Amino acid sequence: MIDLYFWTTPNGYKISFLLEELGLDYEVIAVDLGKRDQFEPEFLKVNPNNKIPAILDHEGPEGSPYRLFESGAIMIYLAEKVGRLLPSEPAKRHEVLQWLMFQMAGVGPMFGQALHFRHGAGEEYARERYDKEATRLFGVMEQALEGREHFAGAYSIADIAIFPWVRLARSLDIQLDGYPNLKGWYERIVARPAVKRGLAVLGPGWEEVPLEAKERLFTRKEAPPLAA
Ligand SMILES: N[C@@H](CCC(=O)N[C@@H](CS)C(=O)NCC(=O)O)C(=O)O
Repeated sequence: MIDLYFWTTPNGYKISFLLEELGLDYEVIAVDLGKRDQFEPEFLKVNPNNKIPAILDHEGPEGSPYRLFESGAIMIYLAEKVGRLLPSEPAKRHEVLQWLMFQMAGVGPMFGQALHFRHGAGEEYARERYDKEATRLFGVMEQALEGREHFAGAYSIADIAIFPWVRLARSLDIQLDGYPNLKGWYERIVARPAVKRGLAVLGPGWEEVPLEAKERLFTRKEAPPLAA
């Protein structure tokens, strides 16, 4: 059994999709970001960086309980645990990791900032900067999918990591119609039963999170100190 510390955000969905794809047993522990649950001492023991997702695998390496945070690390761990969605053959494996890192270092942080400055108290300069970068990344993804079904050979953790961010295109005022390769990829993934189940976790999706909760998240100014 795996405890999944989760909220209905792109980084959270990456792990609910993957757990569903891998058919692993898991229990969801809601960390309501709108209520600032991520700063609760109990959660800081799981992730001192006060962010979801995190996991506790009750049967980790050598059968002992094992905690992990950072969605990319969690994805590699879970894929290796089951031996699926991350090839073992070096050339294929590193290509998957390349696109996973592209999501972790590019798509996630840049789209996150673009959304922040769009929906929070944004300065025009910052808004333009991150909008431009998000649009550029859409172009990179469109090109990468030219003549291919997935980002790195077969369906993998790279596709799962990128998908919930592309799902936010509309919130970024980006029309998928302008990116036919990416749109086809998106439609194939959204139709997967495991993805549908992963999206149903905790009911309403990101778009339906009450506005008040969203505002609290986007306008947060102070943060409590880290747990000792
Ligand atoms: N690099 C981290 C990013 C995680 C992250 O940014 N989580 C957001 C939700 S998508 C969060 O928990 N934010 C709460 C906060 O920063 O207080 C990962 O990939 O796990």
